[in-house]
Amino acid sequence: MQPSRWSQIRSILPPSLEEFPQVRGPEVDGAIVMCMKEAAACIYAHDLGRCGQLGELIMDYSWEKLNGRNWRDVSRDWRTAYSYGCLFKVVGSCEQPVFNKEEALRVCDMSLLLGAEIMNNVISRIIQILSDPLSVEPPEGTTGLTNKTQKRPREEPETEPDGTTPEKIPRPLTPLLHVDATIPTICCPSLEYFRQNYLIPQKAVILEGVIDHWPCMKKWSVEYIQKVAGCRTVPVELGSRYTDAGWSQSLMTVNEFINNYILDQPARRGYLAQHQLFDQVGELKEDIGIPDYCCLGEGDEDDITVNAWFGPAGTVSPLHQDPQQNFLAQIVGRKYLRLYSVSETERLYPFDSSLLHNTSQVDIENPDTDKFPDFAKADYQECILRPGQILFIPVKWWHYVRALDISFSVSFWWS
Ligand SMILES: O=C(O)CCC(=O)C(=O)O
Repeated sequence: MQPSRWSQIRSILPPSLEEFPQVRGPEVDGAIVMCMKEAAACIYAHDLGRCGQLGELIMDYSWEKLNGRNWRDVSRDWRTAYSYGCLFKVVGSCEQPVFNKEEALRVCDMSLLLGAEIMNNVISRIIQILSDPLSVEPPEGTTGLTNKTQKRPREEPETEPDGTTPEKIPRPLTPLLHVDATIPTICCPSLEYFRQNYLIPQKAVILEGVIDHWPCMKKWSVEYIQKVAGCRTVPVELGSRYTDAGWSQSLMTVNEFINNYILDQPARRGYLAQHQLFDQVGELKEDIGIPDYCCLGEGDEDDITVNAWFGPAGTVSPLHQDPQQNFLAQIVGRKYLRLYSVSETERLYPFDSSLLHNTSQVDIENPDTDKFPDFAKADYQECILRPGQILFIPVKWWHYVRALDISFSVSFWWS
């Protein structure tokens, strides 16, 4: 017989109250430390209801501390307290007559996103227990959707609640590539060949045949993402591009993101672009590898940042540069990319502000030639990146990206 949810979670907690970590940090108020002690005691007295109430109180109080100042000034003590609040809240919900799994997963995700790691990653282990064996079916109406049979975004614009018609996003055009400027493609080069011909001279290239064996190439589709991650809470970028005034970020579940921004295309754009997704959702991480060529770098595998980029057709990442080498692996859909080498920087008019100094002011597919007269003189290379291809973007090379289809890419930043 399957052990109960509570007994599974109980088995990964310390066996006795004495072994439960003493939570204290100089920054955390005494009253909250007392609440944490009481909540821990409730676990062992099997008063889970009270444990959950205290967890909620600790979460609410720490939330104010996390949001009351600049993120980089938030102390680790408060992030730790927030995670303990999440733990107590989830533990408290375990034996409720109607267990709300989505809510418990949301609380765990909030801990992963905003809190600090506690008790040897106990929150991730609870997520595993909650996710298995009750794997989540995609919500009704979205089943049967695969890579090849994606539901088409609706053709007729509907009306907003106020009666106005939302702006319709034009169907993205597939650009015609300039023959002289296309990025070369090579198949499975040896490490040494890649190093001599592309890494050392810092030249862009598309690699083929190197990720065909990754399970994501066969498995990933909108439906699959819903199945393994639908209930998970993630940060989503809202707005056409991050340089726009109205751009913002919001937390929502992957199902909400898919239903509202991928399957249904509102005038407002959403982009799931984040590095934590693979730490949050183990199933997705297991479906990808690390390109072998990363071993040519100086860092360890742990130093590689793996980012997920999941969004609808038409999603744009404005022209910008990053401080590391990049392998951008295309898993689902196609993307148009334009690259400029570092030597073209002056012609690309980076923003002056320190926050956006790595971003060009030019809307490169519709440049304002009066304002940016030298832009037209900048040399570039371009490509349409297809599923199964990896683009090598040398360090600090400027890159502009526009998705031509619903697209999922994974990038690897390495040094
Ligand atoms: O795919 C995208 O939209 C952006 C990718 C990117 O900027 C990167 O990998 O550094």
